[in-house]
Amino acid sequence: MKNRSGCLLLLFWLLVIGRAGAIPPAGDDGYRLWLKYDRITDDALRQSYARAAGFIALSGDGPMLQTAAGELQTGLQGLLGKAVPRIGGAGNRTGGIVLAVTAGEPGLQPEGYRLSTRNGNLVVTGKTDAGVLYGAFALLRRIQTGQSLETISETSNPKVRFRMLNHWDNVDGSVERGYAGSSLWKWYELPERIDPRYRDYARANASLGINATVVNNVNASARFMTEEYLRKVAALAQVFRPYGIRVYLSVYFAAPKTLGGLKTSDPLDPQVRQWWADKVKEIYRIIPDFGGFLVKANSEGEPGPQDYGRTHADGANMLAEALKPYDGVVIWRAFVYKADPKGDRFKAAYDEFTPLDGQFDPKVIVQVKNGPIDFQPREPFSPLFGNMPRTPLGMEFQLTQEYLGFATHLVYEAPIFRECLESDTYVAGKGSTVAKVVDGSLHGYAMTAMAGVANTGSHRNWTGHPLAQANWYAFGRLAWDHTLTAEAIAGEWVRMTLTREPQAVKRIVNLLLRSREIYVDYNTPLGLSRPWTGVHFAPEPWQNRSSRPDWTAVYYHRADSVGLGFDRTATGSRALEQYRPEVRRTWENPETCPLPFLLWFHHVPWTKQLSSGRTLWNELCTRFYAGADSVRWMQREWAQVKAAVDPDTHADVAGRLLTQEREAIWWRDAWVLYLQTFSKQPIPTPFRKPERTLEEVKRSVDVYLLR
Ligand code: GCW
Repeated sequence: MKNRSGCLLLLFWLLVIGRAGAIPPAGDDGYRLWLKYDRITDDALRQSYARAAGFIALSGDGPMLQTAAGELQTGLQGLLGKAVPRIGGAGNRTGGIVLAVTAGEPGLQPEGYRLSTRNGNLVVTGKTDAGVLYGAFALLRRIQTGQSLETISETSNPKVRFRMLNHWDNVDGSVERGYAGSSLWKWYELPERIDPRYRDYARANASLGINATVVNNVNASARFMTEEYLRKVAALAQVFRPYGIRVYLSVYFAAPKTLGGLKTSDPLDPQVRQWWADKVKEIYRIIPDFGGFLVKANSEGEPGPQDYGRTHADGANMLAEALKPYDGVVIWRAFVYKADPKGDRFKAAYDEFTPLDGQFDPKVIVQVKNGPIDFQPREPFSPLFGNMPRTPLGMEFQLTQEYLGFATHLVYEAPIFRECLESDTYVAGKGSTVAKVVDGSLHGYAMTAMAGVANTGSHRNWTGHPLAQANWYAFGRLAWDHTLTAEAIAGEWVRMTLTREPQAVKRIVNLLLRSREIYVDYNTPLGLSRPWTGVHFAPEPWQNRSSRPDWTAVYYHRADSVGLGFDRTATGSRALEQYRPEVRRTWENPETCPLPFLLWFHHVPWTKQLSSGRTLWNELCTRFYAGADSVRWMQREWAQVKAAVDPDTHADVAGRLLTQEREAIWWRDAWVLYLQTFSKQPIPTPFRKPERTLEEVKRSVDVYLLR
């Protein structure tokens, strides 16, 4: 008897250990992003693609052309489950893909591409190798998303010239506002060891048409200007080059002093100018296709030309002059604001930059954040757009979720980007959208740029939250073509990354599209602001102490016994005057101001009846509660797609949605309990009052913020 139970126990353990030791079902770690290239399971579809893609013909041996052919081979091998040979010229052969660089091709810009069928082949035409590379990825995208290749006829040109990522990555491997691990760049290993990930980073970007990357933080270290670091950057540039990506560096404006040992960094000082000219020469010796400089100056404590009584234009033009012998550019950020207790941070960039319109060197682009203050969940468009007709203005979006719940909240950002790009500035009459300012069509700029502050890091899946990959993807697609809709982009991304099962695609796209408004509802409804100092994660609307007034919460929301919101009309800070009358009119009347922007521009009494039929207080509570409840809706929707999505990815997102729910309730409770001390009103039915007290929420935030 004893022996028998011993045998059974042994058998049991063998089974358990055997199972544990078994290879788990293949889980997807997200590393491959949207370039998955898993075999197409629909036989008929796969075979139809295979018939059209029997070979890849290319004449020419440029590195980017080779990349294009290589990417097609890799992609097709995966999607079709068979190798596709590469040949020289197509000759009389049919049933293949021809990569053609045709300098005289009409209707194409240098990086544009055309997909067509000719003589029984699929032809990818570009004026340059880069165009063919982007066309090759476009062809793969068609196959990945299940589109027909029969009547293929597509011409696509990028709407913006510099499509760039800005990495806020530091020398020590940390990433400012990065929530996906540490920096991708392993500075201590470079230039000798090349992490294979650098190439995969380049592939992902090239697949979207991103052609520029600023590898270091705008709060820059002068070390990046040393020969030691330039060699490291050069090693990255070498990996990125065959993917059409040029490297840029953020500049520490005081480098002539701190690194060069000069007495000053005054941009009008001849020695300083010489120092930069020599530095630029050295950079181009080491990185021949260097893209240029990105500069944060006289902002948040960074040095700049104003330290010497000079203007932003003086600083930018000095760097432009140093770059004159080369084709590099200067991207000068307009993110500036002073600690003025009486001022309105909203107005700062406009006030400082518009007087300089027309004074910048032609090599300079001024890069403007989408909103006037920062990258909050919802901001009106920056009034700089349209108001500097003689200066190329680039767009700066933020992909990393600094104000959007880091890596535990699902927020699909394409609707944020689109909302800004579609806004009408009215500077040259109706239809003068921000997009037309940025793409240069309104004022005839040739130097056009769109930048995204990257959300990538060392996390295996690149972005921490698996669905945050969609934000990188959406940024790249919109930088190429800002007319694409948030829905179309989401559809592509889901099909390429998560599933092609039609019902699941529909559900996930809907989830993505609704995610931003849900976040706004529990985080900053009706135009509330929250750029207080610190980590930008925990709710702390009560925060009223800081080294400067505009680094407190109360500065922004202005809650008092009368009401809530920042009066920016003629009776307040007059910030609305920075917009054209047509724009001003939509916002300046509190009766007609759209609710999403109400508290951005008005101090509204708690009891004021809004267009929704509710009082301000009741509307606020409704939003906070509905927003937090909607996270549960997101969880249910996500549960519905379980069978159609990779199990590891599904579990990862499901877990994060649980965290998001808890944190959404945290935000709701903090705001509602805090604002209630001013409104002095009960929480309206049917909502139940928070289970904790204001003191308890405050304590939880204090604990969160402990070092
Ligand atoms: O929003 C603020 C961020 C800073 C950032 C700054 C900027 C790089 O909190 O971390 O610094 O914007 O854009 O310069």
